[in-house]
Amino acid sequence: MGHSATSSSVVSAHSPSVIVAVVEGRGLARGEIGMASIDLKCPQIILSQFADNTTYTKVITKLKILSPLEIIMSNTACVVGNSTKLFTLITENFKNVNFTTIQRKYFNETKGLECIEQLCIAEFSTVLLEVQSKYYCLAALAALLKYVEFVQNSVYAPKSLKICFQGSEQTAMIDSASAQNLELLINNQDSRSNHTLFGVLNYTKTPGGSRRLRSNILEPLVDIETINMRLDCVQELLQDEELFFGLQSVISRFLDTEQLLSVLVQIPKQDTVNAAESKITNLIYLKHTLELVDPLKISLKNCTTPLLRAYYGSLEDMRFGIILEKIKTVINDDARYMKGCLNMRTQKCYAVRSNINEFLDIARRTYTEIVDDIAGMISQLAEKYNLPLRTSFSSARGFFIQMTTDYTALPSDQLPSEFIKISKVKNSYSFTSTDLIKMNERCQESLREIYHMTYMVVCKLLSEIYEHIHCLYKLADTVSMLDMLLSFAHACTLSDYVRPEFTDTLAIKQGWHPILEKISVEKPVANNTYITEGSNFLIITGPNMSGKSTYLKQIALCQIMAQIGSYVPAEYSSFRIAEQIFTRISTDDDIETNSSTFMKEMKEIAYILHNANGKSLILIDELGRGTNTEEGIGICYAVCEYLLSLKAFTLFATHFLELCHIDVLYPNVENMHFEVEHVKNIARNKEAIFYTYKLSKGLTEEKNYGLKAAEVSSLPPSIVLDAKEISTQITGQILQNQSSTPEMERQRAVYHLAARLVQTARNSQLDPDSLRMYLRNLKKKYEEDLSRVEQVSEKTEE
Ligand SMILES: *[C@@H]1O[C@H](CO)[C@@H](O)[C@H](O)[C@H]1NC(C)=O
Ligand SMILES: *[C@@H]1O[C@H](CO)[C@@H](O)[C@H](O)[C@H]1NC(C)=O
Ligand SMILES: *[C@@H]1O[C@H](CO)[C@@H](O)[C@H](O)[C@H]1NC(C)=O
Ligand SMILES: *[C@@H]1O[C@H](CO)[C@@H](O)[C@H](O)[C@H]1NC(C)=O
Ligand SMILES: *[C@@H]1O[C@H](CO)[C@@H](O)[C@H](O)[C@H]1NC(C)=O
Ligand SMILES: *[C@@H]1O[C@H](CO)[C@@H](O)[C@H](O)[C@H]1NC(C)=O
Ligand SMILES: *[C@@H]1O[C@H](CO)[C@@H](O)[C@H](O)[C@H]1NC(C)=O
Ligand SMILES: *[C@@H]1O[C@H](CO)[C@@H](O)[C@H](O)[C@H]1NC(C)=O
Ligand SMILES: *[C@@H]1O[C@H](CO)[C@@H](O)[C@H](O)[C@H]1NC(C)=O
Ligand SMILES: *[C@@H]1O[C@H](CO)[C@@H](O)[C@H](O)[C@H]1NC(C)=O
Ligand SMILES: CC(=O)N[C@H]1CO[C@H](CO)[C@@H](O)[C@@H]1O
Repeated sequence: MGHSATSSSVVSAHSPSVIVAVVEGRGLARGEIGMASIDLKCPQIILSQFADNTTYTKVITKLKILSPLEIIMSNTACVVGNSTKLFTLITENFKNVNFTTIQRKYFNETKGLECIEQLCIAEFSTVLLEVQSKYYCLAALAALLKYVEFVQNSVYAPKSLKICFQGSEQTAMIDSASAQNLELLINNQDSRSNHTLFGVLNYTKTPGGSRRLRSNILEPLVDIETINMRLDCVQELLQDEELFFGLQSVISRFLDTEQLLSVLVQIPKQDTVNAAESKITNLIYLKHTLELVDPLKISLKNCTTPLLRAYYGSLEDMRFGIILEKIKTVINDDARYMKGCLNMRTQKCYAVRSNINEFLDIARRTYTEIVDDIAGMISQLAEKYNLPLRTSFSSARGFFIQMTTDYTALPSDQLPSEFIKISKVKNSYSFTSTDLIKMNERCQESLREIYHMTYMVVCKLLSEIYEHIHCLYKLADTVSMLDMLLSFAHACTLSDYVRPEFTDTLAIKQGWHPILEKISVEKPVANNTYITEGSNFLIITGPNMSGKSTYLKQIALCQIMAQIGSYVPAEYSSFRIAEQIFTRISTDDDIETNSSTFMKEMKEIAYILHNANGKSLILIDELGRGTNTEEGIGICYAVCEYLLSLKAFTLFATHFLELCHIDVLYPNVENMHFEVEHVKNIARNKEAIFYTYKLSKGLTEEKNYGLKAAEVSSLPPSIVLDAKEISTQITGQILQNQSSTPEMERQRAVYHLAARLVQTARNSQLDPDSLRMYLRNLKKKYEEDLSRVEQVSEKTEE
């Protein structure tokens, strides 16, 4: 079975900037995967190494989450006509990603280890211990750095990179098909729409915060303590308006700190004018960023929750002050980040203080004179021709002349012949003159001189501050995290979300669908969910359109929101941490049944069966639509039986009513249905169906709807054979024995009592009195269940 990717990969809402190198072990180590990735916008290298089997789902999932710009593999993986399976799968799954092969010799693990020793910042050097014997990720790292140096034409400064190793266990796994089904990042109808989970939660103000939110949504946390620390912050932000608004206004002034860091730690191989210019710009950005540290500290001063205090503490790092002081010795106090290219050009030109370099001061005077001359010349021309001429500037053309047509009806061929390169945009003419072109050239020349001299000063400065620059990693982390937490709080103020709790029960009271809320005019119908270890398998029935899919998606979205530290759209909510979230959700066109739909279904379900465990949340909607009724029931039954053997929380929505009777055999099954009301339309003497979107316990009374859904079609016999057998056997039996025996009912009651007791004992936060009360109720409920069973059994015996 291949991977469950349904169509396009999860495309990032941001332009991709990650380069990944992937290498697979050979011979006995086949299946051992090494990966190294770097985000060009954030100088952090992530290494990972793990065992994957022939389906390579882990690699593909990891790659989809990274959403790379480019993938690098060894040339030995793709010999024409004899490529490795991994290579074939990657190229199939990432059709739009640039693919590069480089020689196997560059995948050199010794070199990889050397790279870490050379480039990794001391604070993160424990990574060496972690990866010492992980040859494949080291090999991938060596190849990656070689390639990046080649395309960027620059090398990384020594001890400047953050390198870390990431196992695959610390976050919950959401496969890419599920991410797509749930519309986590991309809306399935309109890829540009922000009606996605990301869109609902994104009120971030910085690119770093936005990136962080995205990666959190795809890989939620699994550690309850960490999640609760985030929730504490969100709660404080919600309770303290001054903190919220103060922090938000500071955070929104930050530029892309990670990207800044990324360019600061690269040393260009050649000194070009462009390289010089961008270094100067970056130094101004650095000054701007460092100047925000104090305001950020002030706004966090009164906060109380541990995580916010920790971030406050991280800002007390002396190095911020040290760097800023050093910068201020050579850079003008008022050199700052400004919008507009001419403004920024002026800032760059005058960034370095005067009296530091005599020749620089002379060059600047020359530059100023030329700029003045240009302005003078243009006003003379305006006088001479009596035209409303203006001096304009663009980075492409330099200085040029602009004139609006509002004041003059002159057609362009009647402009004075002195004016050349005339163009018209909307209601204004742009042109230049031979003299102006010459002056522009002189201007550029003096600017080049200025930039060059400034660059020399800046390089000297940078070499002095390099050793301290790593504090910016911490700052970037602080800013992006605060931005994301603010964003959660912001989303919460707009909709009435509630803080989730973490227990061993999934309980949502009056929860609603966060995305639907944004789309529909009325608030979506809220509903409850309750899954425990004792009844961990919910079968949900109801006709199509009654809201089954929406309900399932709502649960998954709430679970994800809770696990990233956000509040949740409900009145009350409690979650069991899910280590994986799987969905198999049919789309509307699945109703047109044919074998390709069926194959897709089977692939997705096989993926779930292979990878699910007791800590999974599994949502399955309308399985077996792609085939006829008997086969569909058979498949569903087989899948249910397997999933029932796990402790996973499963919600299984189906139109096969036959499946509901599985609860007779398994006490941990709970049946729910969406209510439908029939409304007599007297005028037409017809019945109309009215959907209430209400979920109720028990079976639906609607009998015949669903069966039309599946039509016979040609099917791969091998897959169907098993299912068919089960289908005839089980459905026959089940349908015969629709009513369960009293003995079963009794067992069921005992089972439920036991399950509740275990749960209470393990998870009780009640005080003794409440606990006593709770247990008394439990006992009463059990006695009721039992006496009901007794009555039934007496009746049968009569
Ligand atoms: C893949 O590996 C997992 C264990 O890591 C195993 O349970 C599963 O059966 C394997 N799948 C295949 C198709 O080999
Ligand atoms: C294809 O690759 C495998 C291993 O990578 C090798 O053993 C085999 O000889 C190759 N076959 C051809 C025709 O090159
Ligand atoms: C990726 O490939 C496209 C076309 O194949 C090319 O235009 C683009 O520049 C490439 N990007 C990189 C980063 O190489
Ligand atoms: C790997 O790199 C090390 C050190 O850079 C070098 O000595 C060795 O020859 C390289 N190995 C290969 C196979 O290129
Ligand atoms: C989503 O897009 C709409 C318009 O397309 C805009 O009005 C709205 O503010 C956006 N929402 C968010 C959270 O960005
Ligand atoms: C996130 O929302 C902010 C506005 O709050 C917007 O500027 C930014 O573009 C959004 N990010 C993405 C990736 O849509
Ligand atoms: C912090 O608390 C002090 C005293 O309660 C108050 O004066 C100050 O305005 C607060 N600062 C912020 C940023 O909330
Ligand atoms: C099967 O249905 C899908 C849509 O559900 C369609 O794209 C595909 O072309 C159909 N295939 C055949 C063989 O009819
Ligand atoms: C489900 O709804 C579609 C239209 O939304 C309808 O064509 C189809 O017949 C319905 N199927 C069942 C089984 O009700
Ligand atoms: C169905 O009932 C028959 C007796 O009527 C019994 O032998 C059989 O075990 C029952 N099957 C199930 C699945 O309960
Ligand atoms: C089972 C359940 O909680 N059903 C609820 C679904 O939502 C409607 C409307 O809010 C409620 O009336 C139902 O009780």
